[in-house]
Amino acid sequence: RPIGVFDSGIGGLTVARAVSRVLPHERLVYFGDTAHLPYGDKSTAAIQAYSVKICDLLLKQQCKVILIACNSASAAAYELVREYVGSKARVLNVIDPIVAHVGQQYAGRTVGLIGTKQTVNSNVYRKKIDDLDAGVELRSLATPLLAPMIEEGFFDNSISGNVIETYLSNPVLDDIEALVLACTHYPLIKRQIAEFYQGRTEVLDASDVVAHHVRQYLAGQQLLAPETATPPRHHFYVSDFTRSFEESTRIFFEQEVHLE
Ligand code: DGN
Repeated sequence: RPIGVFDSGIGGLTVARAVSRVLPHERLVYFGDTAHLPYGDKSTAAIQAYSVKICDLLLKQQCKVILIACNSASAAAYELVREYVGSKARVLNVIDPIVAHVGQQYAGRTVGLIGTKQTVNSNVYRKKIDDLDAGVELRSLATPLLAPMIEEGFFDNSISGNVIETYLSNPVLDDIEALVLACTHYPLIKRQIAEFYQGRTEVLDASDVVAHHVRQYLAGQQLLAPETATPPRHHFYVSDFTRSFEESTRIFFEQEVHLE
């Protein structure tokens, strides 16, 4: 049975890519809700309604696990989706693995986080980190311009450098020891963010942490796919197809994939 992965669009392909790298024998069914993106500015109720519909589709595909690859949807809809899916599949999100990682590595220290308005305003990271009681001080900043900027191909250039510098110079993020990239798109600007900090601050790429968590989870549940000689055939679905989405898959998945 495949792993279902969903996101508001094609940005979640960064997470799918990391999962496929760490778990090369797992078949992925990806769904990008391109008709409704961006989730980052939507209401909680709207994101919950979209997420439940997507789960119906992934359950029809017999997914053993549904990974909510979108930070905004993980913040708004994880609990509801888990209840909705029940025993038909396990549901994972992109927030809990990062929270656990921060709790282990940064107890008693100050950590920054950037993401969409939905992710930051939901306060879900803060609540979960506070629940750990590890003395982590979380400083969050909504950086809504970054995702559309990356989608337009502005990364690794002077314009993206200026926008990144302006956001990261916000005093809210002063004196942080690590910065969590809490949005699907941000692995693409990790290099420029690291350049801004020049080694003073660790930049945590959530997609890697999440992919390792998925592997550990599947192994623990004895749900790992058997190793075969032929690579699995993934499927990539979208709710609205445009050629430009398909072209952008190259950025997020490191190779262009066919969208159905
Ligand atoms: N996928 C969204 C997230 O990780 O929060 C970012 C894209 C968006 O909806 N703006």
